[in-house]
Amino acid sequence: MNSRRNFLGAGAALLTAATVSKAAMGTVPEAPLQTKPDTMPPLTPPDGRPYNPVLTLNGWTLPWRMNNGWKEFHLIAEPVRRQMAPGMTAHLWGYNGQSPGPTIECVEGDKVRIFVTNKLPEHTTIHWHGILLPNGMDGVGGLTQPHIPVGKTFVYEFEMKKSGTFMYHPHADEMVQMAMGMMGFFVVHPKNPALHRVDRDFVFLINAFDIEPGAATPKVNTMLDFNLWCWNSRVFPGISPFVVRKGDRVRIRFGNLTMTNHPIHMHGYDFEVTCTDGGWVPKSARWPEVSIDVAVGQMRAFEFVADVPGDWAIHCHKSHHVMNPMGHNVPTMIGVDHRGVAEKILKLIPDYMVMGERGMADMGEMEMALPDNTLPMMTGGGPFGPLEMGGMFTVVKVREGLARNDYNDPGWFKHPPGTVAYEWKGATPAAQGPPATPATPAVPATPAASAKPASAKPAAVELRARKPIQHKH
Ligand SMILES: [Cu+2]
Repeated sequence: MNSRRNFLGAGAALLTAATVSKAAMGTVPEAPLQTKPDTMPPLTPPDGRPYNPVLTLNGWTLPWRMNNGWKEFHLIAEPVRRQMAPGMTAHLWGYNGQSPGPTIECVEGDKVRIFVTNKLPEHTTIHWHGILLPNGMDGVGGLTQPHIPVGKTFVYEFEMKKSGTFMYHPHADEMVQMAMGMMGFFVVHPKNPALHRVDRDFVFLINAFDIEPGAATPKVNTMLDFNLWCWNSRVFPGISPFVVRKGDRVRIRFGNLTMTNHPIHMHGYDFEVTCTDGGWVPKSARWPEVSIDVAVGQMRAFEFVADVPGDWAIHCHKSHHVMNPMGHNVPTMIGVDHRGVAEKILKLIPDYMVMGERGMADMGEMEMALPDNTLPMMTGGGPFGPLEMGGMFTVVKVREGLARNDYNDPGWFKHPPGTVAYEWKGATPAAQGPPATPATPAVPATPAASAKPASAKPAAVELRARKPIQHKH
């Protein structure tokens, strides 16, 4: 008690001494726990100012209690287990049973008091990224406050000066604590609910881990070579779809706490970036996009009107970020005819796999024995076959006639007859090659560069995968 009162007295510049001691002498609010990785329904505010709540992808919103005009939350920093997709569970650090921690939602003008209890094996703090607050509430261990020791609870108090899209994360042993999954979303709704109004408002954080196939704990010293590219500590096919009712105005907000940027690309629509962690973008300054790059430590929100039903892919456009760990060291064998060699190897190693392919698409459907607790590089099935995806990929499912708050997965889209790409069954014309004798050849013609008729069968090429495959990005 004594140490908490001292801390508040030193840090809370805005508060009077009387307020501080009352807060310190009160009881600590409950810290609700969530251990399921499912997407929980939005938390409709039971009290306080009204707002239209967000939906956290594969996550949940932290309930609060009102105490004399203060909205009180309780976060517990602790080790957690997180299923990243069926078949793989990671040992991470997070808040209230999950990585990322629960989303915090409040309203512009709210007075917010957040209790943070440290159940980690080392000290921590929480920085409230993008939120305008008194310096002593900024959560930078050593700079604006003493670190929260193991087993202790600290209190953060501030008034929400503006609405917007923010996040929280430790500012103590950051490299380790963020590599272990400590982070959460923080949404401040406008005081006027009609302002920036949308029908569906989704949030998630982009994070990355380096976990050896078969292991469960991330390698915390990895700088760039991560192998699990996640949205809210989930990878495809473990990421929930964005379920949207036709005609809804939709906002998707995300923040990037990885070590590289992510061009987030959505199919089927163009959209406008309407908010960053710096604030709302004025209408006159918005421009259309179909991909928006989110740099490290940035947040972006885009909006669109969902007027075209379908299953629209949404993913990071870096092709290595839509893959899972297993199989990255498969050598490139495209164009190599090693059928004779493969037969000889099979005599020595009976379960050596030979894949007759002209690319890696077979990886999407192959039945390769995996070590426990990892995921294949390309996986997942759709209504037309394997999706050959992993990592940062999911689907925006736009459907007619959903109920206002219905976020249940409606299944695959049923395409109206005559609206799906189809096979041409007629004659195929011979492909036109380059002129046989170009006027000024830039490079000498090689056999590889010469044109072949499209109808010619490609030479049979075999690709092999050895098992078990050691991870090497
Ligand atoms: Cu990416």
